[in-house]
Formats: sequence, structure tokens, C-alpha cells
Amino acid sequence: MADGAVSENVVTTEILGDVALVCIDNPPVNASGHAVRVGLVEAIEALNAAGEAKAIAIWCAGRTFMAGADIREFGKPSKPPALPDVFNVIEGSAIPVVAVMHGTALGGGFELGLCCHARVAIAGSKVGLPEVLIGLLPGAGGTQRLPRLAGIPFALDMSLSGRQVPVEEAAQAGAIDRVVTGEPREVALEMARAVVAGDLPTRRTDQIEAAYDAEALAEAKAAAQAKTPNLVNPGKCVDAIAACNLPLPEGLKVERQCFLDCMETPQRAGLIHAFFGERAVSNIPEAKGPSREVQTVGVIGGGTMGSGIATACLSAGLNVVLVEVAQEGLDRGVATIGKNLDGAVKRGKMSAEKKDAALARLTPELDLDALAEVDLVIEAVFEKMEVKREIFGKLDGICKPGAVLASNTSYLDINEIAAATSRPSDVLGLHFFSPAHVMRLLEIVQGDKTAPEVLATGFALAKTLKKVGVLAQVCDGFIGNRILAHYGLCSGYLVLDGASPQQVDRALEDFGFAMGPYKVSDLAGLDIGWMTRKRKAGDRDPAERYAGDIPDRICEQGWFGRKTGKGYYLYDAGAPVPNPEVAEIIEAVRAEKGITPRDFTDQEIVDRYMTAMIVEAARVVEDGTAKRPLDVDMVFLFGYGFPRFRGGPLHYADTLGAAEIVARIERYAEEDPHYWQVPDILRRMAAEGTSFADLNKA
Ligand code: T1G
Repeated sequence: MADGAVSENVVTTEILGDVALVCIDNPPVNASGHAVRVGLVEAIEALNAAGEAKAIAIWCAGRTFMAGADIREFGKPSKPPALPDVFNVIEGSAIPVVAVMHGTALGGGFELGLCCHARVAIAGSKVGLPEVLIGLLPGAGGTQRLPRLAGIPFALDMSLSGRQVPVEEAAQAGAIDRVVTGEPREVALEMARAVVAGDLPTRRTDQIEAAYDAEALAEAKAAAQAKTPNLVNPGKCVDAIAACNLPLPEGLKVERQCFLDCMETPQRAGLIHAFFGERAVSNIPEAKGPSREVQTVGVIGGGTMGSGIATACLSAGLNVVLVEVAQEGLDRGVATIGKNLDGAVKRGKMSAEKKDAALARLTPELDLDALAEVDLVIEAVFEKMEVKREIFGKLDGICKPGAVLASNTSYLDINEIAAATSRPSDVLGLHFFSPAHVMRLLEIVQGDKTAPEVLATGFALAKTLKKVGVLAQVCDGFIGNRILAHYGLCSGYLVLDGASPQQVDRALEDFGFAMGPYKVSDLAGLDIGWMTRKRKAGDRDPAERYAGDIPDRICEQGWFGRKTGKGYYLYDAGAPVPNPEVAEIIEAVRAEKGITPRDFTDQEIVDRYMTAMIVEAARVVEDGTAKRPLDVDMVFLFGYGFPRFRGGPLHYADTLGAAEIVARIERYAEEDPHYWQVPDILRRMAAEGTSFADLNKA
């Protein structure tokens, strides 16, 4: 079976009397890489050939039982034995095999348990089938063995949700035979002996019939299609489970084909790019240096952002001093924090006790002097440079030496803010995304003088808050908002030239966005963009086609979107409906500008919108505002609702190829050569045949 390779002793066997312990030790999570697969086959075949052991226990060293296939191997030529073949050898062992699971036995790890003849788990551990979250389905017997052990509904729940299930719950469903306490190796020895003594019954799944449940399968298939129309793998997963009424070898063949069908999809590549990107984005030297201890955070401003940031800090166990200028604003901020925490309790994200403890760590204050002893300050007040500089000037005199001074500004120049203090090295940007206690993105903005230790403190805070910290350099809008400003023009031009806001929204929602740009604008508040356009009116580039006439007219009516019940859509009748008066405004503006509206296909809307996003994203990488393409991808996945299965704007760009993108820009430039310009980086990539994935590796 094995290809003759000798495993790098990631799998070792201990013979103890009439039992054998097979240990997998492949840090960091015992993923079933090639050496593990070879080692497992060698170990089981050798024990069966020797014929001395009366029971075998498989356990894992380190913090967790096998956490699945090694997803770094995906997309590369697979090296035998494939995991399903390994598990068939184990299930076919004449000597009974018991799995002892601890930590998080996920994917192929849980499937390793399922192919054994008995499954034991250490209390408090979890099992899961998260393959659906990376564009796949359980591909090593999970869709065939789990229904036989625990029924089709439970198998559908686990494999379609990808959730981690407490082993106690899995035991109740029949997927695990026994939950014990103890250390993995000792439990393995005890359980192997229990098998020999007949105290732990064993069963082979190829001798168990699954109770067929056609109704559950049909419901799951319909739900998968409705919930994730863009994804292939959930439906394929149901198809595989539906084959569990065939003899096991037949069912395994169906599963394998369904799995391979998913392995080839771009969505699998996108979801795995997202998985690794989330870890790689803050795995950088700037995040690794020594950082300053943060126990107490001062938050200035109790508005939406300030109270959201305070909520995030309190929920992460930090103390918070919330400062507002007036009692009314302070009370409002405290009330918003309470509401945010209540929401977390309602959603089961936090216990009531934890909520009370969090609130007990909140100190509302009306005076900046209250920040004298905090470790880190996050200023979240009005987006006006003068206001921020005044506050930072005061903080300079109030805060203790070594306190980190951060601004939550979403686009203002951190260097200018830092210059208002005598300690610019302690200053950085911490740009949260609203709602700050929910959105996981945190742009960490490095000022020219920001000390390495202060930058590392920003990344340490991101980790404490369970956020995805992304390094950004100073520019107008940093990474995300700068790119948004560019492609926002594109959606404005689409409406000026003939598309309706609703068509643009629908086309992009079909592409995978949870919400189209016009629904997002209505949600955020149209007045925000209006203020920005007015702020920039003075330095507007005359060569740039103005896309603000329509939203300006809408705002002049006092229609700011959801918060006023009226914007691009009307919100008083439940689901948003297009605002007919906006259609009149669009018509009037087109007439005044002498525009003859033309039809756009949904595909052309997506192509233009995504090309505009890619253009500015490429520039952001080219000028170093973002460290790598994957940094831009993570900003959009965790801050802008970009469809995760597409991996992010620049991962998506790679699916088109630089040459195709350049050709599109040049085609669009015939209408508007100012807006549509090819960035040098894209022209170079097209000429060299390179990709953004290549740049990520550089
Ligand atoms: N393969 C390769 N590397 C992995 C890995 C995996 N499956 N899981 C984690 N890592 C790396 C990760 O990149 C990081 O590396 C380090 O381990 C610590 O991870 C046939 C086909 C297990 C809950 O989807 O959910 O089995 O950055 O930072 O927060 O049906 O990792 O240190 O270099 O996340 O303690 C199914 C994915 C695979 C599990 C631990 N399994 N992993 O979380 O640590 S498909 C998964 C996780 C499959 C079969 C199918 C989490 C964790 P580095 P970490 P953590």
C-alpha cells in the first residue's frame, strides 16, 4: 500500500503486553500529511502481520488529536496513500482499533475516529467536520460512517454546519462510544486493555446499516441551495450522504467523486486562501516584536464607534475608561455598551455573568484626566483633524509615559495627529470597522515615527480582541476605504450611464456580496458620503467625472437611508423597496448631463465593479500601503463583506489573470481614459505572466 517511503517517525508504535499504542506526533495540529498517512498504514499492517497485539489504540501527542488533512497539500499532486485508503486499512484491521480523541478532532481527524472500531474522547474535547467551510465535504468516509453511527440528520447537521461539537453531544448522538477524563496516552492504554477485557464494545461501520431519511436529505439539499446558491460543496455533501444506503465501498466511491468534484472548484481555492490568509496576515515581523502590556484601555467618545470599541475591549476582559465631554453623551455611550453586551448574551456569545463582569470593568468619566494611568488610549471622536490634534495635545500632558496613543480615524493622516504630541513614537492608528464589537477587521496604521514596540502592541491588542490585524501605511483611507472610494465611483458611473441602483445591487449580490453597494450606503447613512464629498469639493480633480450629483440630490431631500426610512430604498414596509423618487432624480440628472442611458448586463456590472476594485487594490500593493496582496484580501473579507469563497479582490483577480484585467481596463478607458488607467504593477504582471499569489510568496 505505502509507496515505500519511510515515515519520519511522526507515527510510532509502543507494544505493552497484549496491546499496542500507535501515536501520531506531527505538530502543530497532527494534520494527516503524507508521512502520517504512510506511518499509519505501516503501523497497522505491521501489527496485523505480527499478530501479537489483541487491541490497538490510536492517540495523538500535543494539544489536539488529528485536526484533519494537511490543507497545505491541497492543489498539489496527491501522494499515496490517500486518506480514505488509510482509513480502509484501519477499519479492515483484524485486530480491533480504538481511537482516543482530545482537543479538536476535526475533518479527517474525526473521520479517523469514525473508521476505528471504537471511539473514546476526553471530556471537554470537540469533534467537527469543517470541510464545508473550506469549499469541500468530508472526503475520508465521514459522509458514510457518521450516518451509520449517529443517523442521517446528525450527519447532515455536522457536515453542513462545520461546527465544532462537544464530544458529550456527539456521544449522545452515537458518534462516540465513551467520554472519559485523563491524559491521551494513559487513556489509550486503558481503553486498549478495556477492548481486550471486553469492557469496551467494538463495531465496524461496514456492518451497520444507516436508517435512511429521504425527507431530511431532501430538506437539506433545498436549504443548501437556498442558503448558499454560489457554493457547490454543500449540495455535493448531501449527495454523498444520500449514498450511505449503498454498501460501504460503493458509498465511499460516491463520496470520493463528490469530494474530487469540489476539490477542483475555484471556491475551494478561495476558501483555503481565506483560511491561511487570516493567519498569515498578522504573522509578520512587525507583529512579533516586544509589545507593551495592555490591561486598561481609555476610549474617548461614546458614539457608535467609541461604544463599539469599548464593548470589544470589555468583552475581551480588558478594563475600559470611557470618556465623553457631556453627561448625556456619556450615558448614551454606557447604554449602548449595555445593549451591545445584552446582544452578545442573547446570541449565546457570552454568559450573563460574563456580561456583568464586563460592565463592572467599565469606568465612565467626563474628564480626560481620568486617562492618566491607562495603558492605551483609543480616540474615537469626530473626524476633524483640528479636534483630534487638540485631544492628542492634551493626552500628551495627561497620559503616563509609555501609554500608547491611538486614533480610530478612518482616513486622516496619523503623522499629523502624532505631531500634536511630544511623543509621536507612541502614536498609531487603530481603525475599527462598524459595528466595532462585531466586525473582525482592525487596520493597524503605522505612522512615520511609530515605534516598533507600539506597532507590535497594536497587533497584540488585535489578538486579544480576536480581530484580524492588518498593517497599513498612512494614506487617505489607508487600505480599505481608499479602494472603496475608487470603486464607489464606478458604481456611481454605472447608475449615471444607465443601470439602476437595484440592478447594481442585485448583480453584486448574485456575485456573492451579502449586500449590494446601494443597500450598504443606505445602511451606513448617505450623509457620510455626502460630508466626504463636501469636504473634498475644494480639491476635486476637474478631470475626474463627478459621480456625486445623484446622491447629493438624495441627501438634499434629507433622505439618508435606513436611519431616515428613505434613501435609495424605502424602509417603512419591512423589506426595502426601490424609492421611486430616486428614479426621478436619476432621470433628471442624466438629462441635465446629456446622458443617453444604456443597458448593462449583470455580468458587465460585476466586471466593471470588480475591475475598478482590483485597479486600486493593485495600486495599494504597488505603493506599499499594504504589505502584500493577501493583506488587501483580508481587509475585504473581514471588513467589507467580500464573498469569502472568492478569497478577496486580488485572489479573485488571479482567477481572471492580469492580461484579461489589463484588456478590460483598456476597453473601458476608451470611454473614460482618466478613470480607467492601467497600474504599472498590472502591466508588469501581464507581461511576465505572474500573479498576486506569486507576490504573496515573494
Ligand atoms: N492543515 C495544515 N495546517 C493546519 C491545519 C490543517 N488542517 N489546521 C491548522 N493548521 C496550522 C495553521 O495554519 C497554523 O499554522 C497552526 O496550524 C495553528 O493553527 C479528508 C479533506 C485546529 C482549531 O479545517 O480549525 O480533513 O500559522 O492558528 O487557533 O475529509 O487550526 O502556525 O504556521 O488555527 O489553536 C479539515 C482547520 C481539513 C481544521 C486550531 N480540518 N484548522 O486552531 O491554531 S480538510 C480543518 C483549524 C479534511 C478530510 C478533509 C484550527 C484548529 P501557523 P491555528 P488554533
